[in-house]
Amino acid sequence: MTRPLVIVTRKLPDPVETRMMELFDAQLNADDHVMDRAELLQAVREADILLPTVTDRIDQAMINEASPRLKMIANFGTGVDNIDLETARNRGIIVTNTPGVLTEDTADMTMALILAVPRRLAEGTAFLKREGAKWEGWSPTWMLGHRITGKRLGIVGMGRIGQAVARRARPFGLQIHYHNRRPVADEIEKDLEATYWESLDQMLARMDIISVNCPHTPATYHLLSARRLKLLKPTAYVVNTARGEVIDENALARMIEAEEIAGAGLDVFEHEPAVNPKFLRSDRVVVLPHMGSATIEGRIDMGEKVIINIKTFLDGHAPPDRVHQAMF
Ligand code: 8YV
Repeated sequence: MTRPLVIVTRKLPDPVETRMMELFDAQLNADDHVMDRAELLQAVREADILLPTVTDRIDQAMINEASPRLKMIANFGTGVDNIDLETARNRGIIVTNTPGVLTEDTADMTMALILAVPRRLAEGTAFLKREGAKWEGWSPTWMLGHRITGKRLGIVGMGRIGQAVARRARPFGLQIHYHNRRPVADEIEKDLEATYWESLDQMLARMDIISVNCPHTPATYHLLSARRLKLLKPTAYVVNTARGEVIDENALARMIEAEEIAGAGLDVFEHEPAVNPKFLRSDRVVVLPHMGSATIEGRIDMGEKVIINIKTFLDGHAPPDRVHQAMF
């Protein structure tokens, strides 16, 4: 039997690529360039299985160009907002993702941003590293930030990552509040001493810190709209390790510039890899280039999950992480 052609759009960690080459006819991307549309189109016309990442837009027009050979899109990543799921389903193409294995890493990064913004970590580091900076020594009134203990953390999206953030935030003395489509199970709520807010608007108006941990879907696009951002206290700040599209980024940037909000910790942006210059200019914003799951362990685990999904599918079984449960 000929081995299935698996086209991998980006360079993956070596152990993952080695295993893929053992199992499949894997077409790898050795120099890790971002594939342009023409290259992606060629991939969907040739591959049995496409293995994309967040940087590849697999939209309706692209899926409609796929050859009938394309049976599976095995996404390297949990968020599947880069893929037109509806069109894939209509064409009978299975889509899988990699949930679970990047929960702890992403929650760690979220916690790091929660701590970094009020304690002015970016500003302090920038000060010492600035060419010709002269530190005159310690001062009781210099570089003062704000205390974290006792503050209210409002988590938008209480799935795996939201809960992992809450578990980390409790020992720092943060009070946990959350908004979700539905409340989480009673035992989880009790364990986290978490307060559910059915109304996102009401929660936003009362929080000190907002952490965005929901996926980007048509329903969550600009969930934090200009109107909702205005509900925040001027002393509040926003952390986002989910997707830039969940926040109206222009509105947030304007509020940062006008000092209508205390700051932001952003790992993701609405138009990646572009970063709004207002964020770069502000010393009250900590910015990271989409690094939430960027640990070698995490990326190998993600690769392992992708391999299990593909292998299970090729063996004629339902892949564990299929996005449309009903499809198999
Ligand atoms: C990944 C992510 O790095 O899994 C996700 O949804 O946002 C990131 O952690 C990226 O998506 C890889 O495709």
